[in-house]
Parts: sequence; C-alpha cells; structure tokens
Amino acid sequence: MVIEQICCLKCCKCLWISCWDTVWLPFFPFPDRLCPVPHETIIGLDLLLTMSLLRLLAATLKHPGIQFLKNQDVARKVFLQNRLYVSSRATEPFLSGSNSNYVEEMYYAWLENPKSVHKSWDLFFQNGNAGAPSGQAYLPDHSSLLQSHGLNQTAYKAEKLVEDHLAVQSLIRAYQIRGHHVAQLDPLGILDADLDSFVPSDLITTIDKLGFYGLHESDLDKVFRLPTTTFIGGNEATLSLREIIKRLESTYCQHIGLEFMFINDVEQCQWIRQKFETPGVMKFTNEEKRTLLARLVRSMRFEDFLARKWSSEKRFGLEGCEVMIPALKTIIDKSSETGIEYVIMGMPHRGRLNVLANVIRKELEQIFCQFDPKLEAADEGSGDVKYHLGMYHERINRATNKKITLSLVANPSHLEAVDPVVQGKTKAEQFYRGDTEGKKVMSILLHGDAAFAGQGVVYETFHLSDLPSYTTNGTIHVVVNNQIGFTTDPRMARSSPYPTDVARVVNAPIFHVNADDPEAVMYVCNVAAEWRNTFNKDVVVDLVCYRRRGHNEMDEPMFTQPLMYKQIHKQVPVLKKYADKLIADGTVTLQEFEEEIAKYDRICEEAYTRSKDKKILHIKHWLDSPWPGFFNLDGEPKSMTCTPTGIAEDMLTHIGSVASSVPLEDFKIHTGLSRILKVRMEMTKNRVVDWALAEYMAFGSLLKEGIHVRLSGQDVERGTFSHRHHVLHDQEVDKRTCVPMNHLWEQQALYTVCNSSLSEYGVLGFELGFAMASPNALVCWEAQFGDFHNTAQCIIDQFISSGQAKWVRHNGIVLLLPHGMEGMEFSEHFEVSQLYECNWIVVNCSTPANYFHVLRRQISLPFRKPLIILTPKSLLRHPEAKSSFDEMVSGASFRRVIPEEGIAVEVPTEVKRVIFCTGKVYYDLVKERKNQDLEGQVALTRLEQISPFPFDLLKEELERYPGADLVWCQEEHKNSGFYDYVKPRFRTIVNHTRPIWYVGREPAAASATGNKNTHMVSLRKFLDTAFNLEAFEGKMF
Ligand SMILES: Cc1ncc(C[n+]2csc(CCOP(=O)(O)OP(=O)(O)O)c2C)c(N)n1
Repeated sequence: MVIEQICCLKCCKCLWISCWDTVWLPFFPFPDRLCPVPHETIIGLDLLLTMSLLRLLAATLKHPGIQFLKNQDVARKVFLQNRLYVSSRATEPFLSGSNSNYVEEMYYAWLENPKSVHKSWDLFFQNGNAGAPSGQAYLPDHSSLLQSHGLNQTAYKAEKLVEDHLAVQSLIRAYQIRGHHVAQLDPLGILDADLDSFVPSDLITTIDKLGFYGLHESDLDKVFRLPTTTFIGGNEATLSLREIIKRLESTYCQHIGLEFMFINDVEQCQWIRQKFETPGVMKFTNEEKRTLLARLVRSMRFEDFLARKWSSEKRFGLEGCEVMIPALKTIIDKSSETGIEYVIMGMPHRGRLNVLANVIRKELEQIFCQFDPKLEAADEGSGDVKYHLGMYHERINRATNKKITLSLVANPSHLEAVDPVVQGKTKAEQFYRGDTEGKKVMSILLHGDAAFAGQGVVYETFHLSDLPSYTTNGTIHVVVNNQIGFTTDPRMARSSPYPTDVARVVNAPIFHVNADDPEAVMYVCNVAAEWRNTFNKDVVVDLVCYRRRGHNEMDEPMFTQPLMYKQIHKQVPVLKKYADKLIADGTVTLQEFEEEIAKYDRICEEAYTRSKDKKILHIKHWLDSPWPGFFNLDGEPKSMTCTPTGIAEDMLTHIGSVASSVPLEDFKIHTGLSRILKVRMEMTKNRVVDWALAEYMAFGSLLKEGIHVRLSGQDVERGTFSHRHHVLHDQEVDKRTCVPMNHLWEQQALYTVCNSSLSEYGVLGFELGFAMASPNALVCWEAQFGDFHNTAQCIIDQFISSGQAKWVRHNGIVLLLPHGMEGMEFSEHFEVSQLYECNWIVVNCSTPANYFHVLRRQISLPFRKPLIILTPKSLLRHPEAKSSFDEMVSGASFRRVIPEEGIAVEVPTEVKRVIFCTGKVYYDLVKERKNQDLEGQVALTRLEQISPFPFDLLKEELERYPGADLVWCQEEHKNSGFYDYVKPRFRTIVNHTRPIWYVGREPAAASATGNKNTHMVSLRKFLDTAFNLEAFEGKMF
C-alpha cells in the first residue's frame, strides 16, 4: 500500500516525490534513489506535502515507535526517551514496527560513524539526541533546533494548505462524478431523474458539508491552485474555494447533469470537462436565441393545430417535450457544419408527426390529409398508421447552406425494433459512399425512457456500435424522458437509476438535460454532435421532460398519476417561459413573437385547406429508402421476367479453383483446411459441387457482376459446421487473414463476410437495414442451428414478412436458417408474378445447384423480396447431395419443384403412390425405396420452393399420376414442418377430389428428442408407413 502511494504521487508531482523519497529513503529498499533536487531547496509546499504524507502513512502503520531500543545501551536510551515517551501519539510518524529493525541498524551505524548514514538520518539522530520535541527531529532543516519553534508554525500552516489543496481536488472530482445526482433535471420538480433523492455526502449542498473535506466556512475565501483536470478556472490558474464551488455547481448541478467519468479514456473526459466547465461556454447570440424561439413556436403550434382540428384523434403529441424539435435541428445543423450529408433517423410514435413536419419538412398537407378517414390508399398492401410511416427528403440546410438528406425509417409499433435497422441502413449508406469514418452519413435514434431501459434490443444495438463490420461511427441517441411509460411509473419500470444506463456499457457519455431550459438543451445537442464528429462514438442526450397529456390524446392520465398530473396541469409551457425570458431581456419583442406564431398558424391553415383536395394516399411517397432507377417512374418493376441464373462453365471452374486455393504468398493454413481445399479442387476438376462450393459459385459470380455480397451472423466466416471457410487464418502470423472471395476477379464488388456479436434480433435487424439501402446487393444473415432465429422473431414478423404491405418497401434480404431433425390455369409469367405478389419467398433446397440458383435469382428478379432459405445441416456433407456443373451452366435455373426422374416416370400408370416432400428427408426416402425395391411404384417429388406455392408445377405432377395415392411426407412432427401449410394447397389443386395423406412423426411440443435411439425408431416408423402401399386403404379423408 505504501509503495502504491509512492507511485501515485510520483505521477502527479515529481518534485514532491523527490523530497518525500529523500526523507523516506532510509525506510524503504531504494538506497540509490536520491532526490534530484538539493535538499536545501525543498521548502514550502514540498516539505508540507511530505509531512502530510508522513502523517498519512503513519496512520496506516500502527506500531507506535521504536520502543524496541529500550533495552539497548544508555546512549541509545537517551535517544529513545526523547523520541518516544514525550507524546501520547507516535513520536515520529514514520517510526513504526515495520521498519524498526531497519531504524535500529541505522542508529547503531550512526553511533559508530555519523557519516556512514544518509545525511537526513544524521540530522534526525542528531536532533533526537539533542532533545528535539516529538515530531520535529526528522525535519530536513539543516539549521539548528534554535529555529525549530518558528518552523513548526510554518510547517503546520503549510501542511494544512497542502491538505486543503488535496481536499479541493477531491471536491472538484466529486462534482464531476456525482454532480448529476443533484442537478435540477425534472421540469416538474417532483421526481429525481435518477429515481433517488439521496444527496451524495461529498457535494457541498450545505455549508457544513465542507467538513467532509476537513474544510471550514473560513476557508471559502482562500485561493487554491486548480488541478489540470478541471477547466472551471478558464484562464485563471487559481480560484477561491467559494468560486470553485459556485462554478462546479453551475456546471454540474443546474439544468445539465453529466455522466461521463466512467469513460476509460482520459482525453475524452478532458474534452467533455472543457466543453462544459469552461466559463461562459453556454452563451448564445441573439440570432441563435431567435432561431431557437422560432423552432419552439413551430414545434408547439404544430401540436396545437392538430389538437384543434382533430381533437379526438390519436397523434402521440410531443407536448411537454416540444424542445425535441429544436434539439434535433441543432444536431443536424452542427453535423452538417462538420460535413454530414445524410442523416438517417429512427424513432417511436411520440412526436413523430412533428418530426416529419418540422425536421424532415414533409409537406404539411400530406400529413394533414392522413387524418381524413375517407382517404383511399393508392398502393397495394394494408398500409400503416400515419405515425409509423417513413420519409426521405433532400433539402438545403438553412444554417449551413449545404445540401442535406434526411431519412426517417418506417417502423412497426414494436418499440426500439427499428434501432438496429437504422444502424444497418446507415452502415450501408456509408459503405456505398466509401465513408469509412462516418464523416458523411450518420444516424440519430430517438427513444422513450421506458422503452430505452426495457427493451433488450437497445443493448444489442449498442453492442454493434464498435464492431468493425457493424459500426456506424457513432450514433446520437435522444431520449424523450417524460418520466412515464404509458401508465407505468419509472420506479416500477426499471432497476437502473437512469433510463439511459444501458449506454454506459459502451462508454458513451450521457448528457441529461432539463427540457424546460431550451438553451441548455441546445448547448448539449451541439456538444453531442461535436462529440460524434471528434470521437466517432455514441452519445446520449436525455431530455428530461413530462408528458402533458395521457399516453395518447384519448387517455386519462389522472387515473394512475394523479399527483404528477396535478403538477403538469400547473406547468407553464416551455414556449411561453422562453418567450417571456427573451422578451424580458429584449432579445425579441412581444409583437415579433406574436407575428412568428401567426405566421406559422397561417402556414398550417393554408396546408389544411390544400389537404382537403387530397383524396388518395400514395404510401410510396412515404418511402424511407427510394431506389432510383430500379423501378419505372410509377414505382413498378420494369419487367416481369427473370433471366436464367446459370453461368458459363469457365466461370464455375475459375471460382472453384480460387475457392480451393490460398491467394496470398507465404500464407500457412491449417493442414485440416488444406485437405478441405484439396477436396474442393478435386470436385472442381470433376465438375461437381457440394453445398459450400455452390454457395461460393453463387456469391463469386454475383461479385463479378458488381453485386456487393454481405454475409453476416454468428460464426459465418468459417461456418458453424466448418463447411464454409471464407476467411483463412495464417497459422503463424497473428490476425493475418485472407478472404479468397475478394481475389476472384480484377474488377469485382467487395465481399463482406463477418462474424457478428451473439445477437439475433439486433443483427438480423441490422442486416435488414443494410439490405434496405440498395437493391444491388445480396445481403444474407445466417442463423445458427437450433431455431435461434426465433429470438429475432420481431424483425421477421414486423419487417420481413409484412414490410412491403405496410410501407411498400421492397427488401431482398436472405435468411439462411439451418434446419433439420438431427435432433388450375397458370399464365406465362405465373412464376415471377407469384413471387412479386407474395410477401416473402421460402425455399428448402435439396441440391447444391438449386441453392446456387436461388441465391442468384434473388438478384436476377426485377424486384426485391425477402428470401428464407432452410439449410439442412446434414446436406452440407451428404454424399448424395452433390450437383454437377451441368445443372449450373448457362440456361439452367432454379427448380421450384424437382419431379421424379427415375424409372417411375417411364410408366406413370404403374405408380401407386406419389410422395411429396421437401429438403433432406428426400434422401432417406430414396434409400428406403431402393431397399424395398419400389422404384417403379413409388414416385418421389421434391417441393423446393415452399412459398409461394408452385401450384402450376404440382398440378402437372398430380395429373401425371392419376391413380396414385398422394402422400405428404415430412420428418418434422405433425404440428411443425409444412403439412398444415401444404395440405389445403394440394387439395385446392385437386379440387378436393383426392386426399393428401400424412406420413411423418406424431405431434410433439418440443421440436426434437434428445435421444438418438428414439429419433431412429420414429424415423423407421414413418419410413415404413411411407412405403406401405396398403397403409391408407379404406381410410376416410
Ligand atoms: C415492444 C413493445 N411493447 C409494448 C408496446 C406498447 N406500448 C406502446 S407505447 C408504450 C409506452 C412507452 O413508454 P416510453 O418508452 O417511455 O415512451 P412514451 O410513450 O412515454 O413517449 C407501450 C408499453 C409497444 N409499442 N412495443
């Protein structure tokens, strides 16, 4: 412990340490560490600090002195008596049991030869023997004891001075760390923003608390030198204690509460301290104040206008946090000033219409007309409520005169679900612009306090913020902290002091601010934007506000929050408060203020009149991510055809050989991997592919066409089942990797393959957002085996399956979902139009070639549609699951159904049973049919595309075998798998004239048994039924 103190001091003040070392040198095993400063010069503070340290150390060393000498000779006793028994306290603070042997040795040596010890010891023993009073023998004063009395006085004073300086340093630090706990953040003044009325004992909230530091009221006018870790002095190096406390209070305990001292980076902490502590930083010009007032006018009058015109409509108004509009505008202005060209935003319901109107600047009539219940939708789909729609707008930023694009991403009601989506879209926009540092594109996420604290996806999104393939180089989070979630009090809604504590995990600074102080809010927003620009890290602005009405405008909040709402009813609106202030100080006149209000009201009225002419709602005018040039001018696909997806054989060979090699020199791969690559090379020579190679071929060929391919998910680089190996690792050089896919062609698009954090919800949302930015990319997310995708169900339900219907937004994301039980009349373009009509495509490929084609078809389609690919684990290495190049070359395409191609087709009338199946069970059925010698009597037809259902092809199949039993066989339990989905569709095809029998496992609650034997028995059982041609005789359907 003592040694630690040495180090600590040494870091701070080397001069003091020198002196300290000199005095203490004999007591510690540092014989050659001499003070670099002559002892004679060590006076004043240095000496004092030394003393105070000595006292401190003595307090920790309990033994009271060198009594051990008492049985030594007389001369020694003389010394001892003088040293030890004159005081009730330890005589010399540094004399203790732990160093007693050493001191004793020193003393004997000195007795024999005073020059044999260090001169500080010499002086000490001399003074001791000369009868120096307790505590003064060690003073490194070379003059005599004659001066000792006067020196004692000086020493005491100086000692106190040093102590006080240290105390003041601690006090400053206490404010920096804990000042926010007493900041006046709640505009209502009834709830502590940190849910705790506790006042830290080291903040000087009353004068008696100076005692915590050993200070007194009388010290208030003493002047102290300021440490380098504070900027409260501005240009002054010293300040009186009174002024220090005043400035700390005004920085940390007024309307801004800063949480940043947990950040591990000293430079970042210094930066924040400088931004907030420097005196006079929060000054605004009159022009800035007027702009702020005008923005508040718009924010507040917009809500008033809606309330007047549609008093019984839900709009999730912003009343109580009107300052959010100027806050966002300030962030955007500042970011535009630093070079940002594109801001992507995500937000919940609260204040969304206001943001659309006053931040994005959507035409007001487009917003107002949506309140008309008779408005007809012009687009396909069910549409969505007005406070969920997205928006994209390019405009000139008035503050900077620079072009800026603003996009608000459409979202479902699921709070916070949009967060990772916004991040993914932002990453993509940065990627396509080559904006590797996020200097051109950035994101802003808005949150409600309850949702920010409660929803796990917030945490998952934060954890993406610093990962190389997912970072957006800093997001500005703005929390509308109205201190209530629907009807739930925050004290029942979170266990953390603030709703924002989740941000601490990534060392993001958190700026709490009282939303009724618009200037404080503006200042904080400016700093937040500068922070992002400087450090490319996340930052949180917590707008502590209130909700003037109920959760929505129809709700009665007094049922559940009576006291809070009594206070809210008394609350003067922020606009009035701020206007009064500016009028009082002469920044604006009452007349100017009233004119500003009248001007905006007029704008709203005129837009309202125009809105009445709008009879049709075009949801596509609310697109957050338009894809210029991809659709025709009406927003329709340019064609309804899909080019074949096969490719030239030499391309297949080239990709195969790169996939089998290491394109970098002197790169040593694992021997096991060498074997895998060798097998790949063999397959390429033999013109066949397995699952992994088919995927390689699909990705590689798309890259050649300039299509960016991105594959993300847990362990995707190697592949969970070690089949992929898209990233090679040098076995001898740490972190040296190679992605052969990026060495395919001279001119090719980039391939990104990235292992993700262990998140499904967050990462799938992110990739969906990435896919949203451009149609010219194949963005794939792979889940791990075990139905883990169900923790991302919200993204699947709310965005992937229904996104197009709600927001007419196409998205071509591909979900690779490992799956398995190891445990009529049709038009010419039926296939493609069916794909266009559906909400997503689900396939379960049984061959590598089909997997290859379906990936390529994703890009070849003239529109974009989510694609779900079930990828059976066992087919990754199944010896039968191989495809020839012949199935992949030019002219070949994805096969939605693979009909029977064996001897059963030669005489179809002989076929007694057609078994329809999908995926891997096909291989079990083939084997069993062969074993039972039923190849002429049982036909096997594979359903490769499950949705949309290939009615056309299956109809042909059914008609080919008119006299056969129709059986659906699946390995899943009856209540899972696809039986319930295919059955009514098959019956539609046969017009309910023939039954479709079920063969498979019995219903079960759990998806797989943990027992291999049970699994095999149930497999045997259903295979027996599948090939028992009498199994359904006499049965009713
Ligand atoms: C995931 C999810 N759960 C529940 C809801 C229902 N809900 C809508 S708003 C709301 C309260 C949100 O409170 P807060 O985040 O503080 O935002 P505020 O409404 O106060 O602005 C709830 C529970 C929802 N929309 N999403």
